[in-house]
Amino acid sequence: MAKTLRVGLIGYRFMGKAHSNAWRQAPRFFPLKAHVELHTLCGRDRIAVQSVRSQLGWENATTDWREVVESPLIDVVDISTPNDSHAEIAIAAARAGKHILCEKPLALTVKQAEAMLAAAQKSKIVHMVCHNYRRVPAIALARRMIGEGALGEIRHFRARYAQDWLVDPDYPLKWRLDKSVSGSGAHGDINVHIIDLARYLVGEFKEVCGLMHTFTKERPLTGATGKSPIQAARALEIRGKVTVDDASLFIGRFANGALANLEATRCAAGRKNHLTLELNGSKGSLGFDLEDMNRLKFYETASPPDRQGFRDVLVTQPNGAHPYVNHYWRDGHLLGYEHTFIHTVADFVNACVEGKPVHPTFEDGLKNQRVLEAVELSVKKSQWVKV
Ligand code: SOE
Repeated sequence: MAKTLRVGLIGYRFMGKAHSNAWRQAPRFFPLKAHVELHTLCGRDRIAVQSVRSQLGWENATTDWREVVESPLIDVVDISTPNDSHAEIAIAAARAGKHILCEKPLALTVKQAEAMLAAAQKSKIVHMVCHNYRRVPAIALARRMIGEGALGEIRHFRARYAQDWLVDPDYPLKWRLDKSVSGSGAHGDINVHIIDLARYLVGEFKEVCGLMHTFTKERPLTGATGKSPIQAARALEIRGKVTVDDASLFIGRFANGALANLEATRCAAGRKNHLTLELNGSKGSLGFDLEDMNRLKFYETASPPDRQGFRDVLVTQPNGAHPYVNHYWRDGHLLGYEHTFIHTVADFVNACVEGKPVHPTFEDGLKNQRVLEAVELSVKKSQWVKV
């Protein structure tokens, strides 16, 4: 009799929606070692969470996350809440013996991340941080090619994660802009993604030197949407101080000698979810753009001189050549953002059944947090900081 994993998802907004879709779809496309039951959806707003419960596919809804974490009817806790609640929920879930999938960043601080890892290791549960971009087929292919030596010795890792939802000075002070809830701005929200990819593709950081900046120092406390023109005008006048970075950049050295150049901004007008990477090695280079996520650019020095150039690999070959894609369609049929969460959940479910680690684990989350904090310390001291 196949095992059943009964899931409790805490959080029902953007990530809750992406994770719900992944829990529903993973069994439909991947040979999972367990049946997945979307048991309970949890959110603070009773009316809101009840109203999305059936649409997102969950059997039950509640507003009390402790009820989910302590329930004997739950095997897995998926934490898709704002960053300030990750630690409390994860430590309670670990103590209750639940496997945990936690959204990034793992925590607000290294100290919290260390406590989360310790609780997870003590309970011998399976723990994973949802750095979903590792499971873009093109990124997983890049990892495999680098491991096979296709680039030779890596010399440069350059990444930029650029969005533009904060170009508007009237975007309100939502939780991602409140340091007490989010921990930082672009730094912990999207720089953490490219830090994780840097560690996944190149290796551990040795030292960093950073720069962080806030372009819009004050923003309205609430938004103008849904208000009359007069109410909107009044709302926009009541402004509060922005306590997080709009942009965070750093250079660094990896322990293996490669050089790093990372930039994260939420103020790059026209860049919607523009995560780009370029890796340069002694034998070749790789290029990736999340806004064209089914392609991987590859240059190899071994090509004959008359035909050297970046190859444009369409990462959709279902014959096993390319990671994950063989579970879907025929060659050339493209995947999207939501598939990266389906791949994450599929690997997580099988790891839970096998009782094996699945990366990125909470230890990866802690290592990412250590890089985040080293950059923040470097900014504070205006000097290089060892990770
Ligand atoms: C930021 O707006 C954000 O939602 C991140 O929090 C997610 O991790 C990223 O996948 C998309 O952009």
